Amino acid sequence: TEDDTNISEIVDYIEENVKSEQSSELFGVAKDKNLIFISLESLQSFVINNKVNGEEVTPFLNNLIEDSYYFENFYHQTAQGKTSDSEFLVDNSLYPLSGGAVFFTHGQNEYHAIPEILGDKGYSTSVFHANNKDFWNRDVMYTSLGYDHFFDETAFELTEQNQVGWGLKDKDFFDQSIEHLQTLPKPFYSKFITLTNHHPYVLSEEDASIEPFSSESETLNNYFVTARYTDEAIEQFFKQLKETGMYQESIIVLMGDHYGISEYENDALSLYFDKKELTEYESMQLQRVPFIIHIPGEDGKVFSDIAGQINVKPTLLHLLGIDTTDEIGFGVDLFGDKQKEFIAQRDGSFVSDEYVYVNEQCYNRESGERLDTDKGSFELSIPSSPCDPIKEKVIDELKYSDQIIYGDLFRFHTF
Ligand code: GP9
Ligand code: MN
Repeated sequence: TEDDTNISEIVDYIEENVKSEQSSELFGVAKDKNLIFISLESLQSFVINNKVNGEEVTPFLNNLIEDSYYFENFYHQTAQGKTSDSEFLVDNSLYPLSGGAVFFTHGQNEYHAIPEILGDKGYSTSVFHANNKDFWNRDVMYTSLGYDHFFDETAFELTEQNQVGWGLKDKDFFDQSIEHLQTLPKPFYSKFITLTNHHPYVLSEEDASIEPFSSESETLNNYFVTARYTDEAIEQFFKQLKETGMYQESIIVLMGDHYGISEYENDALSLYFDKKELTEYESMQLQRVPFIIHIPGEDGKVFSDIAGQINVKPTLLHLLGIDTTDEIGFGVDLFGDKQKEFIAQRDGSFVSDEYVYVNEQCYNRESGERLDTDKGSFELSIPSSPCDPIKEKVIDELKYSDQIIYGDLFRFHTF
């Protein structure tokens, strides 16, 4: 059928353009360990190793990075589906859609996601998130992705004191999760989705350990305060993982889901960064989110190559010693010898080793200098930019990913 042809064309593209022959030296270092994945609500990389009012914003994470693998040029790749898009990217190594949320529009597709793959290897799989189970259509999509269990809002005890903003405070969330986690068959893959560092970043004074920033943006001012709160919640979670003995038998992965400070706060942000104004080049650089892989007993290392959420699936599966030769996705193992040429945003923007392409402008990635011929100017020659060849590849790759989703093409494929 036509759909069959489509999937083989996509498989060929991936074989030629994405896959690498060699598996990394770290293949299997975490074989049979639990995988604890923490999705950090709205946490951007700019708070890492940074200060507000002379105080570190995320002292625990800053410390953790010292003995973890830390990817300092890791970008979120989400669109309108926000947290759910980041979940989709991580579990599938496919791109989210350019409009709407794939969790809603294609929640009943056939997938071959991390929970299904790990489930087949004997893992129990679960998500912990203290919100309504149908928010982002999670209950439906989690079944399609192969999760065994969703510890949603009903799995937690909610009181007037332990809620703020969107719901259960992160410290109470992790504290109550520990008991559930101990009941799970091992090894387990469990995803934890934090909530307190979510717009509009509210926190009561007794929970706030640092003073807000001072600018015209209440959003940015309070962002630092809730980010610190989440940092402390994670510190407490690590402590409890150690106390219960689960720490040693697990690897712990932490990732920011998407930006928390939008371009509306640019004036306040430029004040924070002590800059006159933020350019669109800088806005793209602000799309970096922390990605931290903590393997107890392993030394830390900072990775500077460009990376993104599309790469999480192959990276984690390889650490767990799972072969991905037959997977259909667009990411690579971040510890492998072959890295992606570009990290694509859903709107066709991208970052490559040399360039940042945003809003149809090409910039030198290192200097931020603009490289295009002026679009509006009168030129006899055809305007061109050094970003053009990569731009075409980005369009192709996004198209292939969309075809898989729109055509529900994994129905025609045996993994
Ligand atoms: C809601 C939480 C936040 O359950 O994941 O969603 P977001 O608005 O960030 O997508
Ligand atoms: Mn989110």
